[in-house]
Amino acid sequence: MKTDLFPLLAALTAQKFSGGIFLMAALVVVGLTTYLILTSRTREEKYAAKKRVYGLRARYFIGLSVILLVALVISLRFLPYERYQAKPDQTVTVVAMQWTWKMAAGSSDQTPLEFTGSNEISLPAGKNIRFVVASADVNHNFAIYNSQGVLVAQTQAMPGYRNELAYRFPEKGDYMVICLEYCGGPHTIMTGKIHAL
Ligand SMILES: [Cu+2]
Repeated sequence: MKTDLFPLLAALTAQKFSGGIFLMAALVVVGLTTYLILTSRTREEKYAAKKRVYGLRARYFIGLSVILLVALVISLRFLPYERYQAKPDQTVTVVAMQWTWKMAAGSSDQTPLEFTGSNEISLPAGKNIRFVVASADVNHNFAIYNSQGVLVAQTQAMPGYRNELAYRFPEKGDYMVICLEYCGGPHTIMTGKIHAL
């Protein structure tokens, strides 16, 4: 993402940003409706206010649709598909198992159980990394968090499947791998580390 273009947007997580927009839109609706009803006293006025609310609602709907359409077009370029289609600079095999991670550079023909790897790995920053994620036992979830504790990428780790996850570490630093699928008692100790160099 071009963070220099939208410094304020970059500082917010997507969840906080969409939550803020939802809150503002909801306040506009509640405020307008309350204003119209409070300023009408007689039955006729209330009826007229109701009609005006319906009229405003239609305009609000059209306005919101236009805003969402523009936002959709602008935000399309931030979607990860283009990055996913780009040829990966490096492939990393990831196997989840109760209750640790096995990670190693390169693709592997071994079964998830045979595969050997470490729960700590160093990867280049600014390169297209393709994680190939599998599980040696039950369902897990391979989730990568940055040093600020923000979830930056995740995919399910399932027995019998190889899920691919494309990610480019935007900056150097330590990233945390956490399992996001409850997989038994010591699930919370199932962590790993990625050093982006
Ligand atoms: Cu797990």
